[in-house]
Amino acid sequence: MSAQLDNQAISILKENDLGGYTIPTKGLYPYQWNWDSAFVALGFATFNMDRAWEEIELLFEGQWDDGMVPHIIFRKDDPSYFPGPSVWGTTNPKIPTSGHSQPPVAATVVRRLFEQDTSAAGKEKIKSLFPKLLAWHRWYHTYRDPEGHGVIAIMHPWESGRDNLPDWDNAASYVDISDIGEYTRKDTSHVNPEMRPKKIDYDRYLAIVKFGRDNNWDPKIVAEQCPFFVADPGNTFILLRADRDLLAMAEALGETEAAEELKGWIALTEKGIAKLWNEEKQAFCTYDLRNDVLGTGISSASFLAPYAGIREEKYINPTREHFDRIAAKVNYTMPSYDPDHPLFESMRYWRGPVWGIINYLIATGFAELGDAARAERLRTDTVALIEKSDFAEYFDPITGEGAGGNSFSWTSAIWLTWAT
Ligand code: 9WN
Repeated sequence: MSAQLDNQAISILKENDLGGYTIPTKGLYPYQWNWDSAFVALGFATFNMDRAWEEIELLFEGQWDDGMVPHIIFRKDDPSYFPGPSVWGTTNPKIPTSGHSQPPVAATVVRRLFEQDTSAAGKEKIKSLFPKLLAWHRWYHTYRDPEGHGVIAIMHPWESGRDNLPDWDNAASYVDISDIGEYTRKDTSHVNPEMRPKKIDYDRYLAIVKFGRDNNWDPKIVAEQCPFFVADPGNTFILLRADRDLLAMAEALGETEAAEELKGWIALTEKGIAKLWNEEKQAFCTYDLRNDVLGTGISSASFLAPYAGIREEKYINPTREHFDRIAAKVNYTMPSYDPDHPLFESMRYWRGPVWGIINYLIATGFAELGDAARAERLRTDTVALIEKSDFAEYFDPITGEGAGGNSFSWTSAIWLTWAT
């Protein structure tokens, strides 16, 4: 079974390879996505190291002058996806891109490639990628944490990579949707609409895109005025982890000034996460910085504290308890949203389904904590899901049914790098 699935996963990556960059899946997502490419690089690294580096290098071709690495790189216009480059209206001189970022997993991936590839070429790759990664992290700390709270905000639900998470609902309800005009979605022609965000979500997504476009995607204006600006435990923990990995690379490269800058960000974030801790829920939640509201929902990102290197028992013990409560409730961990919450929906995108890449991140953290049992539960559940339902985009945590797109690149990549 395993060898057969290995071959299938490799074939999917090759089929979705459009020449140096990989699309998430045909039809539904015909462009290069930011965190998808990072995970894909880990998959390629299991059988073609050069191709792994190339995936990351092509992602960074889309980097903006201010350091931002966009969430989509539009190498050629494809009418099967909405919203395409003309809706974003960005002015990046190099390649058309979207106007905001996505979870910064790339530095963590690059560190792994660097450790695997001990050749001289590998050293050259990391030397050229290091300043680009550092610039991106600096952009995140400057513009998505403008007041220096030590937590990272998103300006659009898409920037979290967890688009229709129930935790965005309240903050997004303040976004004025009266001026968005007519538009036609494409996603619901590829996938059952029951598995996708609702129309009200898309109305808000487009209103925020309009705000960005009207303000030339100026990150300073975004930080001051964007109608949606919410601190995300996902991006905060992922960046904290990535800062630590970048620090390890800075030390290996003798980049002392950069190392000091990274240590400053790490110290700030280690303290800042207290702002996301909901004492009553005993969990890490979102924080709506525009309206000053601490969220109450527990999502899969609430379990990323170990991955971020957080070790305080006051945080870790309740995190384990929530894990066990949820694990007892579902057949397959980790649902993207708390199954005890009234807004949980087992098949609707980020409101309940299991995502292999998130399982991989959470399990990495638990394993590093020495918590092999919980890490292994996540891995065996992921294996069972893929064996049952193939390389789907996401899975129902109760039935194990696959959902969204199929022959999906990042599901294949995490199979190769971790699950198999
Ligand atoms: C918007 C590509 C991307 C993932 C995101 C996932 C989904 C896009 C969409 O697909 O988002 O970015 O159109 O639904 O939510 O995490 O990177 O796989």
